[in-house]
Amino acid sequence: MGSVGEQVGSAGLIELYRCMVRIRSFEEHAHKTFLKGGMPGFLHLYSGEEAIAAGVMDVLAPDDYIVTSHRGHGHLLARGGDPKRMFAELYGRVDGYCRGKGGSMHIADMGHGMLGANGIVGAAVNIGTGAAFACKYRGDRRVSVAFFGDGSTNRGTFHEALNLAAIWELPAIYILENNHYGVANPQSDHTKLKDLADRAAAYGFPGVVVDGNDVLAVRAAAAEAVERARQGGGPTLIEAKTWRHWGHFIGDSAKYRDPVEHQSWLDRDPIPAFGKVLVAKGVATEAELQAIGEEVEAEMDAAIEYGRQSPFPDVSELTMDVYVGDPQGTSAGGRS
Ligand SMILES: Cc1ncc(C[n+]2csc(CCOP(=O)(O)OP(=O)(O)O)c2C)c(N)n1
Ligand SMILES: [Mg+2]
Repeated sequence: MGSVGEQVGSAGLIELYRCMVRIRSFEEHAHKTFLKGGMPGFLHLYSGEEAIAAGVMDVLAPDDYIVTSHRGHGHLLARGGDPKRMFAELYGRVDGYCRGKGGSMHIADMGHGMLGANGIVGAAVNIGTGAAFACKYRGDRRVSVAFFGDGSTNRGTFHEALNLAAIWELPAIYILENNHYGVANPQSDHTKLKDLADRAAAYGFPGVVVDGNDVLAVRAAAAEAVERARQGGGPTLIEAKTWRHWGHFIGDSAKYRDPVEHQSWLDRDPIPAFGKVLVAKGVATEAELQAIGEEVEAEMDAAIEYGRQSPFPDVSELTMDVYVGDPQGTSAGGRS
């Protein structure tokens, strides 16, 4: 575990813990509801990977950009997204981030510089690189962070984007969430590399391996990469090694995983591990951590109920936000 409190005060450490607990609770609420048949669509849960979103988001400035993947709930929550609007989106309701028409894999929140989740595997790499180009072109000292999985690094577009980011020295940070599987394919079936961070060497910028279940280690690696990018030092690839607690999507029983390996990762669950550190260092008591859990549970109970009670969009909205290009919003179905 990275050294406690080196750069983060007690309040900040507790917020990191709370952030992870909020993500876990959001995902478990979605999971339970989905399994009961109460939620439409397709959900990819982030449970087990919370330390990555929490650690990275903690070092970003409010006007930096993030782009995420099909497994993006945790990133938006850690970035300050509203769980009520997220649940409304998951339910396909009008109070959702996309007025119910995007669902889990298409939530965007421009107010938090969140340029979107994406069902196209690895698309965040390219969109994030484009945003990093915009930051550099405008000279506004913002950075752009892309989140994606291990499987995504086998797409040709990944290599094109990283090469451009290198050559143009863009303020891009690539967060590779290595949960060791792309759907049911283990890493050893989809690449010969042990450390996917090694891919950065091919483009001439740093590739860093970090324990993705250690929120402080992730935070420290991200802080260094963000600082380098802001100072004009170009991109970094951070490979955060982690594990998803559930299958690829809800309904995938993940029988393809070795149960012993699975258990060994569950034993390294990032939330209780960090809780133990906070207690051992006297930053929080067991009772205080439990109270955080209860507060968050109540928050997510209310948020999911808000989503459930939100109305469906009216049929007249069918083509709203589908077409762009008319700044007055007067063309059929358009809205600027
Ligand atoms: C371009 C593209 N190819 C294939 C798919 C189907 N698909 C959805 S998720 C996924 C695996 C992604 O694995 P990884 O990048 O490791 O992310 P993880 O789900 O493990 O977080 C695939 C192949 C897709 N959505 N888009
Ligand atoms: Mg993966």
